[in-house]
Amino acid sequence: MKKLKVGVICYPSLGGSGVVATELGIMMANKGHEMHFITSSMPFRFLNAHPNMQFHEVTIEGYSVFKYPPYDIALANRIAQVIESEGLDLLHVHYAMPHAVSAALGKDMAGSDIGVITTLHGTDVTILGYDPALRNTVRYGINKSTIVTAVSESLKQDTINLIDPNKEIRVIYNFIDEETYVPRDAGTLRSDLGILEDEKVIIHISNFRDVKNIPDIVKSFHEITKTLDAKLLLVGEGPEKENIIKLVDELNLQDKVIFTGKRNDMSELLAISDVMFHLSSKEAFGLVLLEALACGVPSIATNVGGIPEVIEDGVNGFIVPYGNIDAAVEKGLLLLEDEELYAKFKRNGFITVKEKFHSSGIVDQYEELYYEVAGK
Ligand code: GMT
Repeated sequence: MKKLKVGVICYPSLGGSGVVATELGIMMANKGHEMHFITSSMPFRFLNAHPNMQFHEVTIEGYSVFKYPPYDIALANRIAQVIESEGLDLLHVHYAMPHAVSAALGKDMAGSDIGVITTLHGTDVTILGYDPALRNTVRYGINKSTIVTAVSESLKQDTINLIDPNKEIRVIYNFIDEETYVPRDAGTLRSDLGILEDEKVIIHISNFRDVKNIPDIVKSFHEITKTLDAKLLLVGEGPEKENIIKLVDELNLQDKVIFTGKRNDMSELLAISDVMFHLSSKEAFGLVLLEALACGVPSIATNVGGIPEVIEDGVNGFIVPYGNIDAAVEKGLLLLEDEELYAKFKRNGFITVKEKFHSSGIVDQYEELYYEVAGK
């Protein structure tokens, strides 16, 4: 089969959608396809020495006449240029807003009829879909795409309910790089972070947005420390950080909660952790839950969005109702105190990663779509 030239549009900074877009790009490049990333900066983990990967930067001058720099238009312009200069066969757009709209515009500017695959990742639908100022634009971007995929059944259903698009939505799950996410020897990391030998470690990893509901994690942890010696690792940065620090102070947990900031050593941090807490109010998939399972860390997570498609209650973790701190504490203690149950969940987690979310199967599904859209 002919190798394809694919334009990839994604948010390049740390975040699940950018990670999935980049890993997929690397795996497609390894299969021989030419992957052209059209983004505002070089994506995290991008391999710029790979012969099949190219980065096309979207730049925008800060003209003083603009109150807001027109990034979406500049992106469309760059997409049009790259379609023409590279002779792209298709575009793969991650996130409907604004990327699917910029892709439609860029294609039109270039007078091109190449196909566009739009992958929905979550808040492009579950938050923006509620906003009357943006809902029509999200629907327009989706309807203008050739093929639309969602990262979970739950997100597919939310999209149908909220956006009512005229496109069929196919579900392709997320995946992880199995070479990065493996149980590791973390060296001295545990003691470097000030964790004592007999302490249990609870970890949460996110971008500290409101939807991640970190206050419930801190409150659950507070209750757990009344029974167990434990530390809470809060990994990441984001808008809610100040509020979380305040709550940690109020509960007098300063010595037990460790804010690590953004880190690149996720699998080492997971290696020193016993359980992940992920109590979000919205979550289309929860890539970190999959990363944790691959590193042998079970989760306590909420019954929202696509989470129950990753965490199977009583099999590789526990699902608790959103907002129910008592349930999170009870299940957390159960898992941390029952060694046999813990070992079973850990084993089951490895099976989930291998059988349901293995990268090779998922990359093949995307490759089939690429050929379908390119008509080759
Ligand atoms: O969760 C976030 O705030 C980041 C966002 C993103 O753009 O990366 O994550 C979304 O996409 C991820 C990759 O598909 C999913 O694993 C996350 O569940 C999804 N976030 C939400 O739905 C809140």
